[in-house]
Amino acid sequence: MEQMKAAGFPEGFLWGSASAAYQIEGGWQEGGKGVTNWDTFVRIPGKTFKATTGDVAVDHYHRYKEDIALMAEMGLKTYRFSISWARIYPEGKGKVNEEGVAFYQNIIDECLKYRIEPMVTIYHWDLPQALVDAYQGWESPQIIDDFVNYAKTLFTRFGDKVKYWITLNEQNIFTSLGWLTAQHPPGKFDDQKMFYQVNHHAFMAHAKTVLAYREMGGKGEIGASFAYTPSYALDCKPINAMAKANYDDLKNYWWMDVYAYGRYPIAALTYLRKKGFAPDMAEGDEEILRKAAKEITFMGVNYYQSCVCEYNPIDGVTPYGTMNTSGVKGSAQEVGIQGIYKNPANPYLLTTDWDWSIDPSGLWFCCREITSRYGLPIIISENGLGAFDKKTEKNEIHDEYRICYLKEHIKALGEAIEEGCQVLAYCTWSFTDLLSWLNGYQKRYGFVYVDREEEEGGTLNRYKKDSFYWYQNVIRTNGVEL
Ligand code: BGP
Repeated sequence: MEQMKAAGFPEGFLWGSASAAYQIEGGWQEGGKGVTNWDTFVRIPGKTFKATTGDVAVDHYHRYKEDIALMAEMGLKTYRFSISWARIYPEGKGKVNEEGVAFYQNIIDECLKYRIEPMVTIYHWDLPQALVDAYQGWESPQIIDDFVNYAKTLFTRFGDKVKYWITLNEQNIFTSLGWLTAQHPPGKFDDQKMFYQVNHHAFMAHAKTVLAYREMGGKGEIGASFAYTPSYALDCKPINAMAKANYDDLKNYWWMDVYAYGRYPIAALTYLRKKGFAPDMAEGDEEILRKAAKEITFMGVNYYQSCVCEYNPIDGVTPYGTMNTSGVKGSAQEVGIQGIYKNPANPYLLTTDWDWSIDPSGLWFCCREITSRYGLPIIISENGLGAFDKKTEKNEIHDEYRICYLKEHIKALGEAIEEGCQVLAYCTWSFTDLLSWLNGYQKRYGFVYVDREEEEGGTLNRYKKDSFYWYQNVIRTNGVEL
């Protein structure tokens, strides 16, 4: 393989990989865990690809020692994983489930045994069903105190060992899919007003958690992880340049500005007020958001793809075009907001089988934008390629396309670092293969192949892919050999 020299990654750079509880653990009714919104949602016919669930997932609940040993063999410097709220508080609040605490304590200790820095996501979408039943979960401001209570428990129990905390994973995605496109729980369609309200509650939960962490004496790194899809204007036609500005305000800065500045972007807020969709805020909320913004120490970025912006006529496409969840190339439809912007395909970029554009430069743009706009350090908390992998008879997986994808993205990240962006960590998605929320088990992301299909019953054995050995060498050489 051709060896390329990358720009210099700083000493102590955290080469990592990421996962989420629902997508890997399984053991959905074990260890005293409560039922979550996802446990409920996947049982509704038609909601997931071939009705896949995370009931067993890739059985990390029972195989975490094997998985973390593989991470150690690879040389991983950090492992980002999420904690399932319902393992800690089966009812969302009330009595702590000690078995759940012990499970995550074991994971953390296992990481530390191998000098792998644990990076904890407090919330990666699995919400105790009890809180949905009690007050509709994120729809009620009551969730703010329950979330902070849960987070404080994590700080108390794990704060001496965990130095990297991610409050929320992709708030923009779980709320969009939950309240606009009905693809995630609670499966609401086109409820714009509630969408912005739910987001406001999530911002407040994030902000109060950050403040609680500092009040409790937490000195580690804390921030949120945002699904950042940077944009390019279709061309220099002013109306398309404005479409890009509107897209950025509504789809990116709406979240990142609140995390980093504690305020909503003004043009987007004005537009949403006119539409009647702007969130109601309680007295004092803005001050809390501003205070918390001063306490975060990084912007977490999950980067998969970039997009193109073009003016969208008033009778143009809606946000509700079909998403490709089958891996049949070309089945995704164009989306946009009528009268504002739409996202046509980029003719200069290749796409994955799930129609996601492949654009290493986009990662570079993300870093530049965050550095210029917010002056914050960056954690790339997810980046990776979902693909159909094939295991040979010799149990080998030749995923050179994944190596190529990651190599180009790491090169782009190196360029951003060379230009002065402060990047603390790079986590690939994912370490082992795992459940893709809407795309089943056939969309694989891992360095480690897991023998299972949509149906239960595979051996769940682990096999190292070619990319495993490749990333091992990237880490060993601190990104010098790609
Ligand atoms: C992010 C999520 C992850 C993961 C990833 C890949 O949005 O944070 O949980 O699923 O995307 O997405 P997908 O599984 O849809 O391919």
